[in-house]
Amino acid sequence: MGCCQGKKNGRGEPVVRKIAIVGNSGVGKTCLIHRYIHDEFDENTSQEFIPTALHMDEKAQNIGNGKEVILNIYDTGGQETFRHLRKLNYPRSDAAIICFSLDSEESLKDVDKNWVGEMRRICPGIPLLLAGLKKDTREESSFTEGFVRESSGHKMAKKHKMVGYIECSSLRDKGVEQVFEKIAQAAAKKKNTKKVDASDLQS
Ligand SMILES: Nc1nc2c(ncn2[C@@H]2O[C@H](COP(=O)(O)OP(=O)(O)O)[C@@H](O)[C@H]2O)c(=O)[nH]1
Ligand SMILES: [Mg+2]
Repeated sequence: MGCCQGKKNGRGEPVVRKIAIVGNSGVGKTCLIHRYIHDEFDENTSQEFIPTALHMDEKAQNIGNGKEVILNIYDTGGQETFRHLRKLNYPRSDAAIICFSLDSEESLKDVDKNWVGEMRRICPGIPLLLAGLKKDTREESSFTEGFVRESSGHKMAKKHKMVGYIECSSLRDKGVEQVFEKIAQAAAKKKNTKKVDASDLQS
């Protein structure tokens, strides 16, 4: 994909932001990125990348007023269970999308228990967006039990002072663009990301 066609900043450089995508394994992160980048639903995401390979996709995102941000999007590459690798890969992120699946209350609990705390420790001060994935599962079910309600997502985002909460479905291509537009806007505003060395992250 072509890089750096976006609107330049005041010094004539394109605005580039590193975005981390985190959340429990299986919530749909790789499919979300694939839908956004390639505009299709990937059936074969279970063939995870090898844990040491850091996978990055890049796309220019319009953020309104004729402005663009080049997003460098980092997938976890199957590292959800490898804490030490995440600590090496995430420190220079400018913003993060914390994902859970709307058909898993457990995955929302883990946002509260694990993911927000980890991202705040590794990347202090960066904007965090909460994304509820697989919206189709709730919309297309005749039951309501076992699914996360929209109000619970909003409550969680508010509790942790995240920049917002957006629900989407990579399968049905609903809401995906909005997730990345929102994170691009938040990341573009954030100028001075505090850089943390991996050596500071021994805990
Ligand atoms: N129904 C539905 N299934 C999805 C959606 N996104 C991902 N999945 C499925 O969820 C599983 C895990 O997806 P994946 O993107 O690999 O999750 P990751 O481990 O968080 O990267 C796969 O079987 C996908 O086909 C979605 O929007 N709707
Ligand atoms: Mg994945």
